[in-house]
Amino acid sequence: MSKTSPAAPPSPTLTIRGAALYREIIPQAAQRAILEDIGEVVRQAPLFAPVTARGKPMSVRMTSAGAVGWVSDRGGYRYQALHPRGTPWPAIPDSVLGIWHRVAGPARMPDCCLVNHYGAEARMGLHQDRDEADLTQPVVSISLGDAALFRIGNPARGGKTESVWLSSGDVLVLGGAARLLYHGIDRIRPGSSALLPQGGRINLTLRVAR
Ligand code: MD6
Ligand code: FE
Repeated sequence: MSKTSPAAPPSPTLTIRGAALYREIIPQAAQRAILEDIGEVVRQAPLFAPVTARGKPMSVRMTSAGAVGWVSDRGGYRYQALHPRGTPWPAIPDSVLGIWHRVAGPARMPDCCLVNHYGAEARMGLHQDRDEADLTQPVVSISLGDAALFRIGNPARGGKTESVWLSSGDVLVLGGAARLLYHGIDRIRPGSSALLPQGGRINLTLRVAR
């Protein structure tokens, strides 16, 4: 193996519908370092409350890092180079890129890190991540803070689903045949982690968007 090829990913703790879950692969100190770096991202690119294309407010607050960020408003949802306030997104922190390199396998570099903040009442409806140009590239999801009930289903709406709790420091990879499965967050378990001083949950998803 040449020096530049990425290390083979470690074995996942479990796979669910082909999605690879690495439980608590991020040690506490590294979680705190990532959280600090995301704090700086949020200072430069404040969390905003997106609305769906139909005008329905989403319960999570969002921002992004990277060359492009994901936005949703009355004009629809899309990746774009500017925060809704008109400023470029901050760079993806190295602490976060390090997780990508550990688990993404022979993938390209991510150009978007979507930051989702969940308060106690927030959830995320079942959706596919399919706005990316190259769907052969995985999406890597990092959970920080309170635990969340993650549901995963099928390549089309409907049918049976399976659920798993995601805890702080867990990393989930949706790649290969699992890349286009519907998934969402049913609920948060408030008070289950002390990582975020105010409580709540942060989910980071790294993508190759363009
Ligand atoms: C969340 N996650 O964990 C929502 N998307 O808050 C996602 O929507 C997601 O976990 C793509 C790949 C992995 C994910
Ligand atoms: Fe998603």
